[in-house]
Amino acid sequence: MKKSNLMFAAAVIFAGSAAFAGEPTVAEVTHWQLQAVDADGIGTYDATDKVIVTGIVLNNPEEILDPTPSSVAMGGQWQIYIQGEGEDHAGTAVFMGQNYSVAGGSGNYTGEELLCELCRVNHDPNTGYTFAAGDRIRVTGWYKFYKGKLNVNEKHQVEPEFDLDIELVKPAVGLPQPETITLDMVKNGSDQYIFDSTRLTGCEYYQARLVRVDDVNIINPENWVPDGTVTIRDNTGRTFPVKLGIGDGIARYDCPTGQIDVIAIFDQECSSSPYTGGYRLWVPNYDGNGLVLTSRGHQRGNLPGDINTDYTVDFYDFAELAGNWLQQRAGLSGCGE
Ligand SMILES: [Ca+2]
Ligand SMILES: [Ca+2]
Ligand SMILES: [Ca+2]
Repeated sequence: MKKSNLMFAAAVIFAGSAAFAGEPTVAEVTHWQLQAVDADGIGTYDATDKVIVTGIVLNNPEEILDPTPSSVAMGGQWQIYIQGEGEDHAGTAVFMGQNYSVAGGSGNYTGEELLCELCRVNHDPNTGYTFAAGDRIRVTGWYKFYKGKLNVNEKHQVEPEFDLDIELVKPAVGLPQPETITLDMVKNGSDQYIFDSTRLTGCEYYQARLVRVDDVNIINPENWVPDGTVTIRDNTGRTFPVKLGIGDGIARYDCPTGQIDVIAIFDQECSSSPYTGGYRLWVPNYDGNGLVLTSRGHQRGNLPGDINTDYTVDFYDFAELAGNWLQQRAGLSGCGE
């Protein structure tokens, strides 16, 4: 090899090692530390490249976002909320998507690559256990500010060094008791969102946590549709948007009428700065009980095959089965084959 070629090879090796020289820094943080904001509602945490957070999973991801691979917009998407425990009065959304290039990311996952990634994050690497709402988990990942929250995610990069890693801490500890709030705690007398950058009051205090709002009614039931948004109103005239999930009960059951209670994840997606608005309640699924907008997760009846849970196994159940014949849920079906 000529001397000039040798020098070139050495330069390439040096550049390559420099690019990978710095291992990302990582620290275990509380949700409260991670979700700190400034007066404009912009996340301020930047002490490490990656973080480790522990909490209780509040939702099954496919009940709020569709993981099915697709070339449209962000394509298949996956998001869970995890809530801090004890003194850690905060919570964090954990997100993964397919077509990061639509949001300034490094590229897109193919459908097959997305399925592998979904299968990976849906299961505990040590036991193979499938994560579900009510589990205590530990998430290690990068993070990125998005519309008012600091999300743990892949920074919209498809390279493996940006992977999310999720481990089971304890299965089936149960959902946290939802914190009962009244709308005057999160809306002022002019029906505007209450934003407090100390996060000790107002909407920020409840962000990414499970809350309950009692004795409200839905004023626009015509908007009841999976992934739609309805509005609740209390007896003071304060209102709040409720984003409906894509859990199958939202399509199956009618919008509850009259005075109801709502159990939901308190969320924020504010489209522009300052990030002091855009709050909403997100209800992943509904079980048709008529009094509380939630899915209690423990149905009555105990009749195998009663798909629509009306305590009768008949043609309506069969029609639903036939209509969904051979469908597979991305990230849960076909893993490990
Ligand atoms: Ca916020
Ligand atoms: Ca990845
Ligand atoms: Ca039935």
